[in-house]
Amino acid sequence: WPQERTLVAVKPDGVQRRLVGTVIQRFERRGFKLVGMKMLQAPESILAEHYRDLQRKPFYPALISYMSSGPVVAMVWEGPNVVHISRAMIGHTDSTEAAPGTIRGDFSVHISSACRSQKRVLDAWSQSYRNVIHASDSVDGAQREIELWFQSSELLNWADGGHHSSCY
Ligand code: YYY
Ligand code: MG
Repeated sequence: WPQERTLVAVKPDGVQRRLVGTVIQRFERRGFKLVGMKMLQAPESILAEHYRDLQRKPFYPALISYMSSGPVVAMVWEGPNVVHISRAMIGHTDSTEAAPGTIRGDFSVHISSACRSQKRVLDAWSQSYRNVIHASDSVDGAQREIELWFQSSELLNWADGGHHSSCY
């Protein structure tokens, strides 16, 4: 496998619910290598670029509001097929569809679409899914997102030193 990296971010609801450690544990347990990590209040400039393909969606303002509602923990994980496997680990975008065993499927059951269909008055924040975590959805997307969220100097190459069985 060529070296592959992906961007994972614990979203504000995940941070507020103390799920950062759980998320890190799952990626470490799978054997992936953490090569960058930081906590930040995401500026709108980053969020707008990060979600540029969704700008015309009705939930976009709520999505930006949600992602701005508290700090996120952004991480870069490295390993064989890490982009594809990370998507499988986080699960379906809509938590009510996410399979048990996935991060979204184990830790969230937010029902924004049901609330919308009931035409209930909701604050803007609750009109986008609160689904705990982000992971890049393609190798090209991952590269774009890593460059958006991290300086190259913030990404560290380190050797396993024989403490990990993988040899990728
Ligand atoms: O990559 P992923 O997060 O699984 O989904 P995207 O289709 O890229 O959407 C990004 C983000 O937007 C999603 O995590 C929640 C929000 N969203 C939403 O609130 N309602 C939708 N119908 C679709 C996406
Ligand atoms: Mg996406």
